[in-house]
Amino acid sequence: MTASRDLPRIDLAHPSGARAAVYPQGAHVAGWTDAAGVERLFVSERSRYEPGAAIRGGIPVIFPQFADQGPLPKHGFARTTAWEHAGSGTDPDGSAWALLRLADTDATRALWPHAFRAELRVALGASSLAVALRVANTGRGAMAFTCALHTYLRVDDVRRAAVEGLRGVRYLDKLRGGAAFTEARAAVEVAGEVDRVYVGAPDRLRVRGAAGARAVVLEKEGLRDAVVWNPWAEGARALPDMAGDEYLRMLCVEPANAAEPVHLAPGGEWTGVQRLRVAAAG
Ligand code: TA6
Repeated sequence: MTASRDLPRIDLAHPSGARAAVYPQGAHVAGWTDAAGVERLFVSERSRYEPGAAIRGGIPVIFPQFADQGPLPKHGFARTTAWEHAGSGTDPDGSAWALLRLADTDATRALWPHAFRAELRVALGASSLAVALRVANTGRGAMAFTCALHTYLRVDDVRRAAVEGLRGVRYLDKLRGGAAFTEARAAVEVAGEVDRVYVGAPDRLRVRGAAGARAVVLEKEGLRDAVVWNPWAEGARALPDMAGDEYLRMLCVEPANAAEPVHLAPGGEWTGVQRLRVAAAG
């Protein structure tokens, strides 16, 4: 494990040349370079890498509360808490993996009164990155949580990018008070601020215009929704950890259980998986 600025970091390397960086704080993937040497995730040059602060970019793990949908700090505590590095290795298919764990503590129970165990497994292939979040209810009472893998994809220019696969899907538009609409477009282009929860989104989406003029295919399991977010110029100005026109180089497409919580009985377990794959030109 090496350190970047003030935080320890786990570096994953694949024989193809692909690389990924995972911070135990937040179990946060904050770098994914494919075998061609193209960085696939956006991370702000102004991001803080400090204990207790969320990294601006990469894949923040949102748990146990999505956004401000409850009494916890925004997006919950998982992204700002140090997880344990429980192991690293190589899968039979050659993927390099790392496993991180988080369990309840006095500090988490003060915010959220539940006993739990969470695991995040990251697996890096030549042109793919898989992230699996597993949560177990280790307590005696029922628990409910919302969550997301808040993925910041790096795009060449968000005005020329689009998310494909959402036509006909109902969405809650946070910019219009959470009102529900139905997506009419086959390709959701971004020409201004966007903050939507696509409810029950298909498990396969394609993001056109990703970095290096490629497309990225996103496949998900166990995560019903897909959040699409870009703060645009004004929203980005309000974020101290985002520089000038950086909003043009990012598009968040976030597999989530945001509209409805996951319910776990004592002893119950839930798993949500996101697989990102670099596709042909597009
Ligand atoms: O997932 C979209 C969202 O909830 C937006 O509303 C926006 O606030 C974004 O997350 C980033 O939140 P953050 O707390 O990281 O600034």
